[in-house]
Amino acid sequence: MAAKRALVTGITGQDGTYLAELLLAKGYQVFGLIRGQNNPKRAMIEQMLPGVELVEGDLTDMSSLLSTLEYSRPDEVYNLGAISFVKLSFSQPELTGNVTGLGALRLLEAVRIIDGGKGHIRFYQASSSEMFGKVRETPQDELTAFHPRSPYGVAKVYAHYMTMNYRESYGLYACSGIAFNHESERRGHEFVTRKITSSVARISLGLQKDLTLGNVDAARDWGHAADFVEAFWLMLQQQSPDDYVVATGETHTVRDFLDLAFAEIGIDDWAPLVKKDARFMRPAEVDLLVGDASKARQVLGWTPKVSFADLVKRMVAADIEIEKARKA
Ligand code: NAP
Ligand code: G4F
Repeated sequence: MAAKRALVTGITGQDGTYLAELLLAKGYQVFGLIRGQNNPKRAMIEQMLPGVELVEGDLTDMSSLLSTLEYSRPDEVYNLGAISFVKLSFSQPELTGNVTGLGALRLLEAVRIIDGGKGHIRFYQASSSEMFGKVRETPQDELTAFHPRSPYGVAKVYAHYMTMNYRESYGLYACSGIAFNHESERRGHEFVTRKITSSVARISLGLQKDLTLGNVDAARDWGHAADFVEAFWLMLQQQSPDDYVVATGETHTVRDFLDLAFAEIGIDDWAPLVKKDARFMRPAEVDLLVGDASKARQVLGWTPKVSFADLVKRMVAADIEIEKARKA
């Protein structure tokens, strides 16, 4: 039997790399959409994922999506590409709407056109727990009402409903994974977890004095990205398409994360080392997220493996190695 073919947008991002590894291990032929002229992450991806074929395109450019689909002829399309940093979405709301919201619509439309009603191409949309925003109930599940609190959250709600609409209107096998926060040793440095673990590593090696943060009382449901991408793949292997919450079911504050991260380097009282700066606060905050992933557990048989404590431990250990190598 011919190998299955998958197209992944957002291949240079955290989830793109873990998903590509998973798909390659399962024998897929993997294509990754890469944007921009001379993308600085191309070399990193070519080295990390030599089995992935990179195809140039952009979620804001419909013709590039059509030609990428024509070229890669995928069985499965995973739309992970987005402006994904919530803080940035406040300063660049139009760009966020275009990439994160309309980008999903363009890709759905391109899939509909190329698929030509055959119902062959399966589609995954990276929806987000940010859509719950000012939460209406706790924990949040697939039926919890949305109340997004950022241009990013609003764009994700649009993309989420478009995915549902293409499923209902055109019979597309299209699923959304409503993923809660997932982190890893590959997380971007702009996100709070990686900002903390790389700073903790640098403080332990005497390379940095302190760390500046915004709201440390926010609570998130944090899991490991390698666990989460397995759920994304499972959604496209079912008899019929549906939407699923992907979460650990535990919530912790940024303070809890700081406790565990600093404990890894033998510091119990981190207060003197953490400064507060309004620059890192948001015009509207999401105070608490915690997901109920019962449906994913029951239907997909999915459960996360990495605990919150292990996640923090792994991220700090990896950053200490990176900083030591840099220092040397
Ligand atoms: P990430 O590391 O920020 O990666 C985002 C990816 O999107 C990058 O590969 C980026 O490419 C690409 N991208 C940006 N603008 C693009 C454009 N105009 N055209 C094509 N690609 C573009 O995000 P992540 O953490 O892997 O998350 C993957 C997806 O899941 C995102 O859609 C995110 O919103 C969603 N999500 C993430 C989480 C989480 O906790 N990680 C939770 C819920 C949902 P460049 O390298 O070229 O910038
Ligand atoms: O790490 P964050 O920037 O992630 P956030 O906003 O929860 O968004 C992430 O998870 C979403 C899923 O719920 C994804 F859809 C999204 O793409 C992204 O991956 O911030 C987490 C919390 C926030 O409450 C923020 O206000 O940490 C707080 N925080 C406090 N100080 C900070 C900082 N966040 C950042 N990035 N930097 C700070 O200095």
